[in-house]
Amino acid sequence: ESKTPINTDLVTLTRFIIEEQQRLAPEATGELSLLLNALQYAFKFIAHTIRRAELINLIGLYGQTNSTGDDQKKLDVIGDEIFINAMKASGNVKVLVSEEQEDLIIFEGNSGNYAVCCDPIDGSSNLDAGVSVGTIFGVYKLNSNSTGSIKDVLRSGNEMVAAGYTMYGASAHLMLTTGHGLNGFTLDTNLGEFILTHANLKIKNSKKIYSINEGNSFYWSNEIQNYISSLKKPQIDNNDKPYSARYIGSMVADVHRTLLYGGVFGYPSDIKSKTGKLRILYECFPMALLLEQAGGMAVNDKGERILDLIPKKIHERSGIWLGSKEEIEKLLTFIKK
Ligand code: P6P
Repeated sequence: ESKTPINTDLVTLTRFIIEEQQRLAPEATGELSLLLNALQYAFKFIAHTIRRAELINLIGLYGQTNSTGDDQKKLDVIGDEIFINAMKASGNVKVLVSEEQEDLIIFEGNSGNYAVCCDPIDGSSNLDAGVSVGTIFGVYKLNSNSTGSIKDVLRSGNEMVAAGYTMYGASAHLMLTTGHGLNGFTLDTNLGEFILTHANLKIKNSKKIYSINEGNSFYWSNEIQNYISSLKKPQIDNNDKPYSARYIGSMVADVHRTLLYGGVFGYPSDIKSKTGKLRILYECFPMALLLEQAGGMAVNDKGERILDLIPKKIHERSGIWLGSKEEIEKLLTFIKK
């Protein structure tokens, strides 16, 4: 038993990945473990680059727009390059979808068995304001007898073998699932290691916090208007206090708060954005998988499970609601009438 106040038996992400592989898949080839290590390298490099951004004045417009028409900031481009190079160098990735790349990327000449979907720097429009941004990712194992094609990523979210995000805030926080619960890690920049800090994280079953861009309320359906209005009324089971509103405008930051505190986050489709704003493959699916693994829920505008959707295009969008089970069930009573 350690007598010193220092934890000398740290669970690093590297150790966690190896132990999970030995515990859950002793017969595994270790390829997914290698891929997860390539992912963590990319997150460390992006975290380092963002931290230096203000110093070397990387902030500011890069003067081009990306596939979805957003103004690209220099960090978007650098984050994307770091991510693409790390996935290519791993030798385990055959197919890559990036929010910053119009077309699918196929890495020729390697025997990789995985496809990765990612948003390298999500929320970057808030970057100059010092708001936390993040990298969101989801991993599919190639279909059997596939040599790597778009068919490997136009699949239901239920087939993702790993997913998560790294939020770059005061510290870098990596929330990861490989289908056996949700575990959170915090980057120790001195060690250069992600350390396990939120083992087997579960979301509260209910919490009176709602997170949505009220600036869109004029465009919401009547059902959503009625639902959000009901949250603003004094709640009998909350000492007659209404719900609190919390909205950061960076999905990774809003989802991270929702996981840690509970509540409900929504970006519904509306008459302005008929298919919603958030992209299925590298925003909705990874967040939905994390929430379900934490005991929460994630549904679309019709109340269908996000993970059951099957995208037809790699940048396809969907309305999404995610959060505490009882909060989503309350929402469903409004949208499934
Ligand atoms: P709005 C950031 O640009 C983003 O893609 C997500 O990170 C975030 O949840 C959403 O858009 C915010 O959109 O319309 O509320 O500014």
